[in-house]
Amino acid sequence: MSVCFMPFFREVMQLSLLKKLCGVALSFVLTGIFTMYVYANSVPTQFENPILKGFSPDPSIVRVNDDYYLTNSSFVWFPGLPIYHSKDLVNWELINHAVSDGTQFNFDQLPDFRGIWAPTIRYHDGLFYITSTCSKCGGNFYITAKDPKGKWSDPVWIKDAPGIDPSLFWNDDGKAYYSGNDWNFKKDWPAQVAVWTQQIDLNNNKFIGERKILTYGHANNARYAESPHIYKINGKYLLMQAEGGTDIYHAISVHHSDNVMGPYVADQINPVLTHRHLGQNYPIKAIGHADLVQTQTGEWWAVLLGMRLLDGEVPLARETFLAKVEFENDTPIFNPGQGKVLIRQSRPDLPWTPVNSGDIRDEFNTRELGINWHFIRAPRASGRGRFYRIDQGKLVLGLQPQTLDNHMSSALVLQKIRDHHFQAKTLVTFSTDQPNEQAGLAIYRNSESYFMFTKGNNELLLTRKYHGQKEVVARIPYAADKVYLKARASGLDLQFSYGGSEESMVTLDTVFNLKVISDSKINKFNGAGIGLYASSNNQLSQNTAQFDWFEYTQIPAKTLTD
Ligand code: 6LW
Repeated sequence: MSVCFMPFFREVMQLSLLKKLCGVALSFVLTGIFTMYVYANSVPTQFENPILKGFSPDPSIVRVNDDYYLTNSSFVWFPGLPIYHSKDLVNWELINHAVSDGTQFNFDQLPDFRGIWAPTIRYHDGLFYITSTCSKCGGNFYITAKDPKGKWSDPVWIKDAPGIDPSLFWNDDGKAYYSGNDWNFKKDWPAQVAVWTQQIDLNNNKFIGERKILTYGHANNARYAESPHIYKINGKYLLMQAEGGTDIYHAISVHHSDNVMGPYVADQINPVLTHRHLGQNYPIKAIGHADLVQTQTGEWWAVLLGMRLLDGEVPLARETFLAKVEFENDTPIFNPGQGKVLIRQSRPDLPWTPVNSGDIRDEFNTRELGINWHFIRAPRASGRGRFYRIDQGKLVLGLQPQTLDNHMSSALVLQKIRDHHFQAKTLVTFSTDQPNEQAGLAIYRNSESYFMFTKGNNELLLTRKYHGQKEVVARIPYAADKVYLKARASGLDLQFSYGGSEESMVTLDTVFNLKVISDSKINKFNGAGIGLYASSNNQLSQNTAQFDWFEYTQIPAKTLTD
């Protein structure tokens, strides 16, 4: 190329290089704008309650930097005291259980509503504390852990601490205070319960100084004062507690003091939150048992328990809800302008951090059972090692003599039922010629209320126990060892199906009612699960049942036949 063209050619080259560079820069800018647009449109601005669906009562929460940890009462479920983690107060991941060692507590012989009652989780000086009550299994205790995902300590049983619902508060001077309730005194009105506090030396497990009764509730007929929490906010002490009992009359009241030991004065607007004035049919009832948390952005939120009504029933028991709190002077105002828990509201000003908490399909191809699986009472085998194992991609349950009717560990392993419309199914291989042996699917609230759909000796059995009335409601001849079993709930309507293949499943005509597991005077405190079961019904057996997989899915709120 002649020299005279060189400057022109170089200029053209530089120009095209410049154009390329501009093109690349522009594509980066457009990609960035697109990404921001997608993010802005994919990140929700609102959240839906409950934030923890299904069996999740008596929530307590703590923030450490920008991590949030939440725990619930767990009764005789094992492992117990679930530890959930979140970065945004809406998406929660089950990361551990504080009761994970069968030697920490003994729930044997306890009815299902006993065991681990309301906990409080706190963090102080590098240590996580959970204090709670083991009802009819030792009383009030605390356990600790440096890492909430790690092993929690054995319980330190707190001496001379009557009542339930213990809570811990550390004052600015580092002194720790224990709060709880107490009903052992002569009552001036029915269900009068005292809330008290006292300094505690946790290292030496002893109370220090005076024990002070802080309140009996906000009114001179307040019932069941419980779940007290003390906070220091803007230099003043706030005592928040539940009243009214954990059902339709549940409420939250607050008292104020300039001194941690009181005197505490009831707030003029008590109860600061309740749904009891909304009537029996309001879709969320029993709102109460709250714990406050301030975010790193300065917002205040409360986790609390509530019940979702479904055609007048509460099949999912008490769940964990979230509500915004704003302080007007010293008074916490819950959802200002609304004064009630909302099914949907603007979410906290925190980075949206979704976690995998969706449908469950467990192929049992892990070494140990997944974190979402729970036993009723710590698994104790009859006469030999563990009654369960994962073997070549199957969950193998060794038949135990114990049944769902006993208050003992049985070969039952459950996932929480989290939805009003759900389906669960499994594939089980079980061979027996013994009339006392069975294995299959179970929907379980407690020893008095459950369904089980099991393979037996050449037959399938559908058994329902409702408030203690046990009945075989279907008996189907079935000879093959392998059977697919399914339960499908659409609201309270519950149907069962079975078959030799997923494509050829037969649905039983009878539509059963999930009120069997719904909250009631017999079905109280804990919650319902669905899972896998095997029993030799009060006789020893060497037999086992093999489960290939288990699947739980939320289904659209349509009719059962869809
Ligand atoms: C919990 C207490 C309560 O410790 O029930 O009815 C207990 N109120 O707050 C179990 O949820």
